[in-house]
Amino acid sequence: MSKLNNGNLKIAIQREGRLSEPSLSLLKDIGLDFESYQRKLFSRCQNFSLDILFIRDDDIPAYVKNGVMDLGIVGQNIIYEKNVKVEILAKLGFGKCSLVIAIPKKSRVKKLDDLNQKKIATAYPISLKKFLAKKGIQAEIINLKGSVEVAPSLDIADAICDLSSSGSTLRVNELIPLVKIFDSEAVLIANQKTLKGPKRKNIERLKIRIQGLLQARRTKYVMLNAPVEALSKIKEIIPGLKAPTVVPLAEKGMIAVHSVVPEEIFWEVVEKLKMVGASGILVSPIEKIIL
Ligand code: PRT
Ligand code: ZN
Repeated sequence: MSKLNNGNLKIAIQREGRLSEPSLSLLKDIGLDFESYQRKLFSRCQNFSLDILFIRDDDIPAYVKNGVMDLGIVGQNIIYEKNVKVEILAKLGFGKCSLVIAIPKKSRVKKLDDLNQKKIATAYPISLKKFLAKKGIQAEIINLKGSVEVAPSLDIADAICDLSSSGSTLRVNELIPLVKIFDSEAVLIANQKTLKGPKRKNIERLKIRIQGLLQARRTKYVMLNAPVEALSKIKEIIPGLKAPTVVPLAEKGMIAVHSVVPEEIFWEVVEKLKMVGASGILVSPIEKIIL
């Protein structure tokens, strides 16, 4: 650890697993220059006062909470399960999943109350216990470290409580979700004391870069041609950053409109634009948006 006592900001990310690659991409895409072989324990940024530590995701919340690390990237599920107090600075839009209770297809359990006196296998005992207590259900929690999904077929449990994203693990094991406990995604977390100290400035710089990148990832840049009379309708359709850029074209009565469109309503917007006479619609990704 002595190598890390140099006044640099310290961020912990998952060493090897689902969050490793997207966490590394995020740090690279906000312009940080560092080497990232997986076998290294830590890497120093060449162009920012930042050291990156690669560790198991389960250890990240505690490292950040006790100040060994200033920042971390980890799933919300781990923060809930470890029940530690850290500051969440940003949701990062990857590692999305839900913690669910699932039952075998042929189970007699049909509703939450039917779980009374049943056994539920999980690697998330704290989150499950809290949920069951809130709902007033008395079930036995079987604490497993992995392969939770096979517990019902081995007769170890009547139900499972596990993370699910695509749902295919549940399907393959003939399980169906009964109830969702929470949704989760990767978040940037910070030590609460660090946020009040001298490192705050650099944390703010990183946060602004991350927000700029995330906003850009959620948005497309759209350019189109249209008759000038269509402009007021186009303005209603495109919920642009502020106002769209409007440029007259060489062809009389025609304009070009440039704007940004949120990814999730993109197709809907394009369809409506065509209906009001837009043509030659060009769409491109945006690298960063700084407001
Ligand atoms: O070694 P280390 O402790 O660091 O890694 P790990 O094995 O504990 O974690 P890893 O890499 O499996 O997951 C890291 C994080 O990714 C989790 O803490 C979640 O925040 C997030 N995440 C997102 C998921 C999933 N989606 C996910 N589907 N983590 C695990 N799963 C598992 C789930 O447990 C089940 O076994 O994938 C299976 C279900 O996936 P689907 O797609 O079939 O539904
Ligand atoms: Zn883990």
